[in-house]
Amino acid sequence: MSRCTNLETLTILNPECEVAHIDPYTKKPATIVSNQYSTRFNGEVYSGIVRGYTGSTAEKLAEQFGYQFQSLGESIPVTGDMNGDGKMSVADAVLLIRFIGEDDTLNETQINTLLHSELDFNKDGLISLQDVQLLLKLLTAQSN
Ligand SMILES: [Ca+2]
Ligand SMILES: [Ca+2]
Repeated sequence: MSRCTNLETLTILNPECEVAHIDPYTKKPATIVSNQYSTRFNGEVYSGIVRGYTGSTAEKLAEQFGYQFQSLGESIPVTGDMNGDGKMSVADAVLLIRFIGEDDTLNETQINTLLHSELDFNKDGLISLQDVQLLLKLLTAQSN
């Protein structure tokens, strides 16, 4: 995101979102987001608001760069947690596959937990294998 002049708020939902602060080539703080060019700093700056969960990297980022921070609250929902153990793992992908495949060996607790999870990952209104693919993709990204 660079020089988006209408960008006023930046919401980072992933509490553990990694933000590269240092440009590996110039060894200077990399501009990850900006909405204007500052002649004073001879670079791009962001003057908007950063929104995120309390204690998240978004908050640290805002603090470090002096951005205005707006908290979304204390609770940090775990994306892709289908079995309610508080973390995203392959077990969640398996559970989602079983749910999509209408596996009738799933017990009531499992189904209830699933229904309270964010099953529609890609927000297309359907719970499908595309959501499983996205979950697996997130898992791969997480383990790297
Ligand atoms: Ca889980
Ligand atoms: Ca979907």
